[in-house]
Amino acid sequence: MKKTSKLKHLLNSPQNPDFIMEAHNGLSAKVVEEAGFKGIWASGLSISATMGVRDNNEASWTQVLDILEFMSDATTIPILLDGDTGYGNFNNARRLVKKLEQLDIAGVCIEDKIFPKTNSFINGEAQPLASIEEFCGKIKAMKDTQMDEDFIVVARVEALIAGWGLEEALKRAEAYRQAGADAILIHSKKSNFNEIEAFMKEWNGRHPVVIVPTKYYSTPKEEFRRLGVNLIIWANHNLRASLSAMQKITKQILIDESINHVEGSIASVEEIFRIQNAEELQEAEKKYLP
Ligand code: SPV
Ligand code: MG
Repeated sequence: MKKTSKLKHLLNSPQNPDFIMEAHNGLSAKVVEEAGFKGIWASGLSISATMGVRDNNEASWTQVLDILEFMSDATTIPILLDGDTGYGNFNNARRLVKKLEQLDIAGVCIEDKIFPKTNSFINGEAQPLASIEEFCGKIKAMKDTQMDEDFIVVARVEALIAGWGLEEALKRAEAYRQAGADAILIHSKKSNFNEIEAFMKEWNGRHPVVIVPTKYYSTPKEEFRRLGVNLIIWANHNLRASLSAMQKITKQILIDESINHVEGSIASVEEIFRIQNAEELQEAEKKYLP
């Protein structure tokens, strides 16, 4: 099955929501696939952080594409790109779709904010939203551009993040559905599920819904299923896991002036060779080198 069709299937599987997991480079993408996840969230926050910059479009969109190319080559499960605002207006967004299809990326999520964006958890109320008309034109341009009919465009509603309320969120979600989006991502920064629950009840299964429970992580999966959520994104946990691990080990090596105490608790060099598939090259060398 094509990666696009796999993602479409994940979004449209009723009754039981699936999970996709964040990755930010070729290695973390491989880790996500090996663990058994059915899809990858190419997080804007995580990719920018690993580049040492902020989640404010400081990395250019082609620099993001370079990372995505490695992620896509390294895996067989679908990748949903966090495409921020589409990196400009409708024209930039439709060119993005063209390039993503060339890289075998299964879909892209765009959010109804203004380029350059800011992460939703930084002063969300201060963030301007795009006009509904402008954002609908962007969705239409993206859907008109895709060559593969299964390529996915997810429209992310930031109205709750910006404090514009449930009515506005529903109005926007309905407009984006009618503009041709394949799914709605409704985002919330609340530490409980109430806001999303209210949205889901009013939405009433009109179209697939994606959520990102970074802040309301203690909500059990059963709640998401009960309310008809289709896809759940664990958005930044490989980035956070690796940052914690790197900080701890680096500090310990500095203090110890030795690697003696860390050797047993980190991945072996052999494990790195395995995940790189070094063995395949050794076999190929036997076959092709004189
Ligand atoms: C990301 O992972 O970059 C996201 C999700 O967009 S959030 O950080 O929650 O905005
Ligand atoms: Mg993001």
